[in-house]
Amino acid sequence: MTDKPTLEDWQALAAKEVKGRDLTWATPEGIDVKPLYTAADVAGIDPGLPGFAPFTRGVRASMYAGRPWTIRQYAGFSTAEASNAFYRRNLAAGQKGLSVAFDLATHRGYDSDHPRVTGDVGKAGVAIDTIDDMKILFDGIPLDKMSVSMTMNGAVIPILAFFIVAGEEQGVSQDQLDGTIQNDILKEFMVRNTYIYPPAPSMRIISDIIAYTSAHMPKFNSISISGYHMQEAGATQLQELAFTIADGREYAKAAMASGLDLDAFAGRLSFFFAIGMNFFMEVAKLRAARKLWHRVMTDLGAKDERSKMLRTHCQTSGVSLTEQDPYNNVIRTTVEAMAAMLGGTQSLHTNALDEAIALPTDFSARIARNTQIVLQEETGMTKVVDPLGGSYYIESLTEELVDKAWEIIERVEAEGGMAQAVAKGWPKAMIEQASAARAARVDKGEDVIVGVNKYKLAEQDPIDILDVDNVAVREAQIARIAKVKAGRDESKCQAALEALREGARNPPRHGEGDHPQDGGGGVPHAGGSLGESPLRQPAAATSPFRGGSNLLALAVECARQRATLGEISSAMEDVFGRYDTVPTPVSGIYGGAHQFDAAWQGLKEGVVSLETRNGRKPRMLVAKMGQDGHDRGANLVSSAFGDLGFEVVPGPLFQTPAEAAKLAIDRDVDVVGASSLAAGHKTLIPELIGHLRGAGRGDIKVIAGGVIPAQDYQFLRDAGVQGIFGPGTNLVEAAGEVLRLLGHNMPPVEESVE
Ligand code: MLC
Ligand code: 5AD
Repeated sequence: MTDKPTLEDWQALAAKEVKGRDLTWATPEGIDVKPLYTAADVAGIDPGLPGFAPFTRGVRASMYAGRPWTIRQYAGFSTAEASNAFYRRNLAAGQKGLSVAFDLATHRGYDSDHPRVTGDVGKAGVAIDTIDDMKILFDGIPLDKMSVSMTMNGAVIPILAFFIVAGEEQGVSQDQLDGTIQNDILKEFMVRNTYIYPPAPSMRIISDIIAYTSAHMPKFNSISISGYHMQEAGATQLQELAFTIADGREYAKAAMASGLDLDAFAGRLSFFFAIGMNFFMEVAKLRAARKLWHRVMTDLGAKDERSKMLRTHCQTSGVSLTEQDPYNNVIRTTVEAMAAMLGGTQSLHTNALDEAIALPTDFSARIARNTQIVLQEETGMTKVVDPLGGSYYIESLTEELVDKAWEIIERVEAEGGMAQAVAKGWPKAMIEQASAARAARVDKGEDVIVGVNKYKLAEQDPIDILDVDNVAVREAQIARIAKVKAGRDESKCQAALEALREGARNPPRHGEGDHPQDGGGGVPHAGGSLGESPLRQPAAATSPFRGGSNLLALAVECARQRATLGEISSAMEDVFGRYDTVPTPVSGIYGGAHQFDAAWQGLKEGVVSLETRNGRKPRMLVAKMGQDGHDRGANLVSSAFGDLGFEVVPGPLFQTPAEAAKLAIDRDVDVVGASSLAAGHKTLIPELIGHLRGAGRGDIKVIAGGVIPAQDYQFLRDAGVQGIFGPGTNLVEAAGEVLRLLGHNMPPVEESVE
């Protein structure tokens, strides 16, 4: 008979088993995860009960035992007809809510006939130009019964106006509309890049929407405050958590500053997080998010407990999925879906296995959807509320994330709030540093990705993918735009657009008017930068619709009069202008992680010898063409090649092929790296090569990187592309190939991966 073992006994035994090796795991969040958690780690921690403040264990008392989360698959491609048919098939097969993905032309406020969007129409989502498209999108789907999320931030005013009028023309009044609009512009300026207007008018738009929906659409979630895209851009889970809660706080303050009562709108603020592969960290992150939001809203003075509940959608992580050995993605997505569920999400999208290559097919969408259905209906996992509650590890990790995130949130507050922080750029820089550090760990094999840097397949057969014929979609859209314009009362339409322009021009004046239909709402337009954001305007004491003009109310009238999305966007652009930025890559992180690596040193010497031979450093333009704002890959490439000694020209976002060619020639680069993540590559890259050749600079080499299916490689090579780098490319290997392309004889670098 021995005494009960103590923690010291365990430590001694474990140390003996592993011969003294340190088993602590230093996570990218800066958390030292221990190999064992015990009751000592949760002393003093009381997570409370589900359904009660601070909601750590869930916002509903019965959670999934009462009603499972909403299976809400994000989808959209090609035309409204094709997407509507896809939605109906999915709903018949067990999906519960809709989530619309729009194409990038729509996101950026351009009609499909605009010359800047030739490569983008119908590609990454569905093309919506007019109210007629929106009606077709929901044909046969009753908008009073189906909750619809729309991921829209840039062109949020025309899209929400079309949705409202589509409901109206289906016989559904706006107070019955159930759903969510993403409407989260701060993270667009930080990571997602589908903004249209400068920051200050963009913030006014958000407040106008919150004002309008809280007055007229009580079942509609006015915003989906999104961390998802931060994690996709490389943020740690801690950064995602802290910046998202800080964004939420900023929006709540903005709406209050526009005169709204916090409890009148706060219950319809919703959230959106990514769920990646660090399983327990993700579970703890959702629990921590709820606790933090309760604290923030209490601080801001919310009285109603429903105002303090963090309700969230989650999506499994796109960036965790691979082109290589893609069936592994089903396993990854299942693990991530379980973390979302155990974290207590309200709604979930599970990614399809072809994520890293193309949009889902019917086949891959079925597997993705069934992942959730199997969890809900076969496993019994929904029967118990917060089943991980009380786990020493989970409770301790939840508290640690709360404390660490709170430090960041307080720093944001001390520096004037999230709009100021975004204007200064430090959150984005932090995320890019985390992204470069992660890429270095993966390329060095320290973070394992099965099929990419370990257990690689010698050969892989291409899988069937969805290919959208954007030329045909564009032609069909152009025909419908013409039909809609021909059938409208032109003078009424122009009058509605002029009223909107006028509303944009005249900042709301507090204290006049009291109804959005009379004009009204929003915060004063305070210039072009986030630094002078409207958040610093004094709060008005009364109704949201005092004075000025509610942009959404005015746009609803434009939609009724058949104005197009491009026309509604331009009316506001005439006043607000269009916002542009040039990326600023971080330096030293990727190179620093490789400094003792022989292959890296060899590459650096290669760069120096090219420099000696040519009398200047090798020069590369990293080009982003079309409306594809996904810049994580481009930033990484700029950063790593800069660290190697290249002179990198980080191209502005949203260039046309002609503009990218001109920049390449003006800066006399040796090579253009075209980064494409939104399926425009078959249109845009050949056009770029055409412009270079047309200007007599066919000698400038063009390489392509990003989400490019193997099926398209030959097409691109035939068009003159000299190197193609798919998702999961090892940057050290890629740099070796680029140097060889530039005429330097490099030894093979394959050994460097091991
Ligand atoms: C839920 N309910 C319950 C219950 N559980 N009632 C009793 N007992 C229970 N156990 C009730 C709720 O209170 C609610 O009613 C109703 O059921 C619906 O439940 P919900 O929990 O509110 O779910 P849902 O309607 O699905 O709303 C989830 C949400 C919402 C609040 C998170 O904002 C949402 O659907 N978001 C989706 C966002 C999205 O799809 N984003 C895609 C981004 S993709 P009531 O009456 O209280 O409302 C992207 C990628 C890219 O961004 O970059 O392009
Ligand atoms: N259909 C389905 N999923 C999409 N995603 C983006 N666009 C679509 C679409 N049209 C998903 C991918 C991506 C994330 C931002 O959203 O998973 O990583």
